[in-house]
Amino acid sequence: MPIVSRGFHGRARDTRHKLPPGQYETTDFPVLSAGPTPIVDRDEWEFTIRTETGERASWNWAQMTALPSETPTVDLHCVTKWSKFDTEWQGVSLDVLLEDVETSAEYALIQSYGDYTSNVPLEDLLDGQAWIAYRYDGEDIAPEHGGPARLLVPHLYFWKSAKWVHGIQLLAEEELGFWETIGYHDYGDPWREQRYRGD
Ligand SMILES: Nc1nc2c(c(=O)[nH]1)N[C@H]1C(S)=C(S)[C@@H](COP(=O)(O)O)O[C@H]1N2
Ligand SMILES: [Mo]
Repeated sequence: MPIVSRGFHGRARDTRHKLPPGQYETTDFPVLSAGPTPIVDRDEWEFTIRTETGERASWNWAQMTALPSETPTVDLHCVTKWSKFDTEWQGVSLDVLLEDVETSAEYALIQSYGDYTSNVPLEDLLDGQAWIAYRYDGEDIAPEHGGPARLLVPHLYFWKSAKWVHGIQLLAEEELGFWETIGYHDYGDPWREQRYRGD
């Protein structure tokens, strides 16, 4: 039997299937930063993956932006309850960056310029789920939104998507990031409403 939604009229978009529990839709793009916006020059910018055994792989700006990129259109879900639908990014898939990295680590700690960190299981960075994004809505990412480049891992709450991303430390044992250390959920699945530790 088809589901009839009362109160749904005409051209209004039925977005409820895209809204995780407890969230509301916004069309704004709020800025949420735990500190000042670090100004990172593209000429100085560097992104480094370090493995649990101390191996490193680094890319400068020219190297990163020369890699094959993708243009994901994704929904964002912030733990402060706003969701923004159909945001358009350009960036390099973590599948590409991790392709030649030898590791048996299960955890990743994302590291930003300006000391912010977030933790994500390594498998959540793979299989087309995460990007190092350097363009938003057809333009360079604005500094307040994480430019030159940010992690984009949209299937988790947006705090995981570290702005001003500088590197990823791969780890055999989980290490918690900035918000996770002070009580936010270590995983942060918006569909299971994993906002705080214990949810
Ligand atoms: N480096 C860094 N990354 C960060 C944050 C931050 O404070 N510093 N805030 C996080 C939070 S809580 C959210 S909701 C999003 C907000 O991104 P926006 O400011 O582009 O909306 O960035 C995440 N990444
Ligand atoms: Mo957030």
